[in-house]
Amino acid sequence: ALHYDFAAIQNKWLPRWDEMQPFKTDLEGDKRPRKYVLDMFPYPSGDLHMGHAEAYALGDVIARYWRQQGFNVLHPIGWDSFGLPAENAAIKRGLDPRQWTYDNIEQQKRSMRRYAASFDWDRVLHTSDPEYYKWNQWLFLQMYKKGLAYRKASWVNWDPVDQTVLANEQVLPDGTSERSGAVVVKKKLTQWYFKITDYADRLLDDLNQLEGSWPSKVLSMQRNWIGRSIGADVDFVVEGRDKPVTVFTTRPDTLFGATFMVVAPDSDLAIELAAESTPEVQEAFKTYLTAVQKSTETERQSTDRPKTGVFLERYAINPVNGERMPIWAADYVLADYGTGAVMAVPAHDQRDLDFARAFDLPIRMVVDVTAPATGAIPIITDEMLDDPNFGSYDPAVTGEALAGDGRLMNSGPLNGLSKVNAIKKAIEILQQQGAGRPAKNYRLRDWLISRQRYWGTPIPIIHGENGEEIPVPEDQLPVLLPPSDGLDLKPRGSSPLGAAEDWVNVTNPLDGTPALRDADTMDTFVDSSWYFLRFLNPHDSEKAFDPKDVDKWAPVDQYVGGVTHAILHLLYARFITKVLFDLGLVSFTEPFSALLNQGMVLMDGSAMSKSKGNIVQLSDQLDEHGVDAVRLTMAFAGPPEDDIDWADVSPAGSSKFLARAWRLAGDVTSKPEVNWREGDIALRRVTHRFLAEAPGLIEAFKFNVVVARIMELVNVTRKAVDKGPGGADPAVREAVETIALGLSLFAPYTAEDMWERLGYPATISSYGWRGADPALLTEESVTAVVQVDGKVRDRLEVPPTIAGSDLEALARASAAVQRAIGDREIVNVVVREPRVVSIATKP
Ligand code: ANZ
Repeated sequence: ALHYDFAAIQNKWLPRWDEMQPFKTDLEGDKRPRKYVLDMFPYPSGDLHMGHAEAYALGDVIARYWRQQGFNVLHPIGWDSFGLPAENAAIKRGLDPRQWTYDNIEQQKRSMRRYAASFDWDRVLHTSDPEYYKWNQWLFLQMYKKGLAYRKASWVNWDPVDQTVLANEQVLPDGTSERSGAVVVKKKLTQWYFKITDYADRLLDDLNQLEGSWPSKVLSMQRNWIGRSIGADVDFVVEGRDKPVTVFTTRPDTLFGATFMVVAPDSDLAIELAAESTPEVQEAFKTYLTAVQKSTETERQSTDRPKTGVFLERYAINPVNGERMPIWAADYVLADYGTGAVMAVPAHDQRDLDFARAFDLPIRMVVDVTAPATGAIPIITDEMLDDPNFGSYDPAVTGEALAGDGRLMNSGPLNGLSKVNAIKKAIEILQQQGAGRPAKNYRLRDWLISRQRYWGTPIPIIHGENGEEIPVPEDQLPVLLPPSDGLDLKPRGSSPLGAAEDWVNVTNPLDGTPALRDADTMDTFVDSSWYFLRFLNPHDSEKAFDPKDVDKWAPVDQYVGGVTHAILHLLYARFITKVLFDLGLVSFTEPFSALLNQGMVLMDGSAMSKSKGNIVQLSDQLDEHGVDAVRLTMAFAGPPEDDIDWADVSPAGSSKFLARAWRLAGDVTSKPEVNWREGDIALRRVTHRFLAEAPGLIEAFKFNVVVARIMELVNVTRKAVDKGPGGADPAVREAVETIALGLSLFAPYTAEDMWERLGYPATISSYGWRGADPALLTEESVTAVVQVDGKVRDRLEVPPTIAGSDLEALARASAAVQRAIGDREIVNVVVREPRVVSIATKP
């Protein structure tokens, strides 16, 4: 038998494909229906790894599939090539980040080509090229004009290792930086923001459009991240202060149970309230604030941490009952949520209760949780109250706040109402008094986009002598990133660009006075928030993208990438798309119509990492088993969204299977012109069932099932060659061609080589999928007729192997048959399965 030499096959086809460029997309002339299939673009850190190999194998199945289905497919690739890792690696090795980045890109490009992903290599973009980042600057200026890019001083997340600010999204739940792993601290700095909060409602509501075509997990992560809460703003008059203090609450129904107020110690309000209090309070507050600034947001929100705080010796007046409420500063209230101040209702809110018990503040129940409100189950039932062992449910005694529904008590006009109705009524009362109104709040914060690092897009703003902001005129873009030589890139809290004297010192474009460039660079998530539009015209020097082409091709029909981007990148891309829509530059509001998140590649049950020493090198796998075997293994391992444990799969097995499939091409002795209809019918049936079912399976992302079906077809065909009708039978040719077409989605080298041996010119990727012949699919069912007194009354599709009794039961159950029988009595039933049931009745 011939030897399957995957390396020789790869070496034969790669240069030929390079010459043919089969995946170059003609945006204009090609009139077939369009599909835009996009894989999340890689970050050029080192060579491609196993995770890339999985993502690009799966994305490629989809791109190749649509091409095979007759679509004009756009499947581009680029590099997300700005960012901290390049800079840190460059510092460590004493290189220019530019050089490190572009060297890695070259290496990844070579690996990607060898990996035979079906990319259009004429559309490659790198976000660190001036021809790309010029348009980041242009985008920034459009947003600046609309008031969507602005600068403010605020408490920001500061990474003490990378010495730069981080977006909220870059701080992990344990309070550490997703990049450096350092514990993130708060620092008050003036930074640039994009006003994503203006889009919070649309970002939330439009997720409904994506239901069913995005993973539900991603949808719910985005919903939680945006975190919309509905409630009321309530104004409290504060003694000795002109303006009232407003708090946000989701429970205005509990207003009569509010016994004190708490303000965030790091809010301007707390600082002001303390400053106008006694010297002792000022002292205590200062000490407390210093301590608070050392703790992370997550620590502050943790419920099992002992409550701390300082009484400010100031009082607020409860608008509904005129009671004096002491005002405290405590760190469980966050400065940048709601208004940074809360009305504390200890009986019904756990954090308030913990605080009240720690500092001996009054606790008043205002919801009777033993009285069922309509439709609600009270937390304390009558049975519990009757139980002598039950004891008290008073939060002051138990330490458990009662958050559930019930009927309002101790609340004047609200008494007797359920929670929902009391919320409505309380808002009405507040509105009448002018002391409150309905309000919404979001967990989402504005997107902090400035970074104090070198390797990124310079922010196109100039600061004048009097501190004024002057946007760089658009015709002066790009603001080029100056060379790194001579600059100290080491993180030290301010941008290294500030030291690039020739670059940073400019003249004010308005009046020629001395001015300074903004020395910060943009978060690289800005780069990736619109790159999918740039692929249409990656080298256009006139505009960021061509609305005409974008209208035809975008939104992306299928986006493929890791679930690690479930929040950050996808949220930002959705936001920028909506901004571009509002600017009249695109005609759609969601960038990615469908999303597939592939799982991770693990080793022995855990993620691969240097510290665990369990890294599997992609290049080793490719050398040992071949590109196709690795790609096939990725597709065969299981549903694409599941993780793959490389210890549990068998690229060697995949390679053996590919050899078996490939050898079949050599066993076909008929010519391409042969008439398939003359082939063996049993084999043809198996082939056509596969032809009929594979497309639906691919579209449902059941790649592993398709591979299993190819394996089945290979087995049946092998048997047909060896024991059955033999290699000259036209059905064998038809089956092997079908195997090659199926394999071309997963194992392009092997499929291409089979195609050539079957007598066709390259490339197999330009051949379409074949329709199944319906006549060959009917084996599964036959038509049975049901007669009543000699007249055909119904036809039933039944399996050819159906039992007589089952067929009779189906016939008797038929509505048409029952109508024909009416209330006459059945005297005889003759069943000749699977085709006839004949019923006779008494006239
Ligand atoms: C009174 C109250 C009574 C509350 C009650 C809850 C239960 P979500 O759902 O997350 O939006 N809150 C408001 N601003 C806060 C801040 N800056 N830091 C910490 N907590 C804050 O939560 C809204 C609730 O969280 C608000 O409703 C407020 O407490 C608190 F039985 O007001 B509530």
